[in-house]
Amino acid sequence: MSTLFSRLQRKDAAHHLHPFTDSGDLAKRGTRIISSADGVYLTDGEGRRLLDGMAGLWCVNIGYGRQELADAAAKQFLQLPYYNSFFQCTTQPAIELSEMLGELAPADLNHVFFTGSGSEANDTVVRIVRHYWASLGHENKNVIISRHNAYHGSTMAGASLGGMKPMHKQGGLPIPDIVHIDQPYWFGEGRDEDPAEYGIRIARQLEDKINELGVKRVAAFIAEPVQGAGGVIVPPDSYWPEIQRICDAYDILLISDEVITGFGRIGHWFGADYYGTRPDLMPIAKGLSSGYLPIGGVIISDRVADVLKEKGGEFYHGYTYSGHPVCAAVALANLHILQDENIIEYVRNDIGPYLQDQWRTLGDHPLVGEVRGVGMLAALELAEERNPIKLFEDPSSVGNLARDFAIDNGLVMRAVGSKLIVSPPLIMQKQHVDELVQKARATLDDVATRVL
Ligand code: PXG
Repeated sequence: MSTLFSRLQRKDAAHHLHPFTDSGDLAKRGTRIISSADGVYLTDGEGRRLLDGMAGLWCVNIGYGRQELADAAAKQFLQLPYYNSFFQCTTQPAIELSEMLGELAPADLNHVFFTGSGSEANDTVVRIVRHYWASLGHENKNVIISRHNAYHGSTMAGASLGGMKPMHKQGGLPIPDIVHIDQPYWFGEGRDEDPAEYGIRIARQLEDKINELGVKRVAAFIAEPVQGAGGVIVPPDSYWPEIQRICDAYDILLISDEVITGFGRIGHWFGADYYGTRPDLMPIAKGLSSGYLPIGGVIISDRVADVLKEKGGEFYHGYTYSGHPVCAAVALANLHILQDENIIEYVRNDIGPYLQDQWRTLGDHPLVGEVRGVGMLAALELAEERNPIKLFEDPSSVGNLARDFAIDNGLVMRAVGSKLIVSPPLIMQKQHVDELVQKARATLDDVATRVL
């Protein structure tokens, strides 16, 4: 007799196309159905308990099962489940959330444009940046410089800003006037160089690109403070100060994509706080609601907002769900938990350093070429040989093997090529970190029996 679980798997294979998935392959293997979650643990359709090393998809910052968010949603559903922010209207939760974000964001970032996701936030960024310069009379100042192997979302503009070649191939991307320079990936692309010198050299590609195109054409530079989906790529310390210097010197807008690094992930409210940068725009999503409901936005500086207000006229852009009241109410409840329970400080001073210390103990494993991370983001680079480093010829197959062994060991961990990644809920306690690292080590041992 077929179980509910296997019936659901068959229906999924018949009707549901999944994101970033080879659907033909998945239909043969059967999807993993997650049925419930609590704190830092998931339960799958077969009743197995898994430690969630990825906080869902880098988003469940406060962990699963918080009553306060359910209550906030229920209350708002009954009072006003929907109204929009178009046509001179809005709702109380959207107003309060914009005020709170303005207070939490650095310096003069005091304004918010709401979206339904991080991808929509980055589409909004492209629209705002170009509209800003055009409003100042610089119609041709519309090139946005990004980086290879960046991830900024999956919509046409998001994927164009991103630097993922396989994404560009599907759909004729990037759209015009988006160009890419190298990422600051020391282990992968610069490990023969001194890291500090490498960081400066790669940052100066921005300066070279501005000079090549002419500053009259260049509107902005966009980057994730720490690349997430690209493989938890932590730039050398020299990188961000040099980028900031160049943006200042040429007066181009700096966009800090905080979709992953926002809301405590690296021990500050935003990655820009950690690196001391002064962005003009910050796309946000994920941790804004801890993933409980879809909501994103762009936090905007006074400098940009003032021009939009004084010179921009009507901005022909917006989404049905911009500032959705239930999503905004849930985001507010989430931000209050992060604030009231001192979760940002806990990541900065306590659990973040603990994760980094414990994670680094994996560096002695014969399969590990590099260990890195910051706050509650961490990665391992798998290598076939360690001294000198020899990488695997087929990185994805060894990465996927590790991901599957991790599940067998009761741990959700993400593989990007042969990089293994964790981005756990920020509320993990030390015993959860110990369990995570022990399960990651067991996984490395399992992989070693196959590939070494
Ligand atoms: N910017 C960054 C930095 C992101 O990481 C987005 C924008 C887009 O957000 P939305 O909400 O539209 O997905 C992201 C999303 C992965 C993975 O496999 C990462 C993301 C999304 C899906 C998968 O690592 N990041």
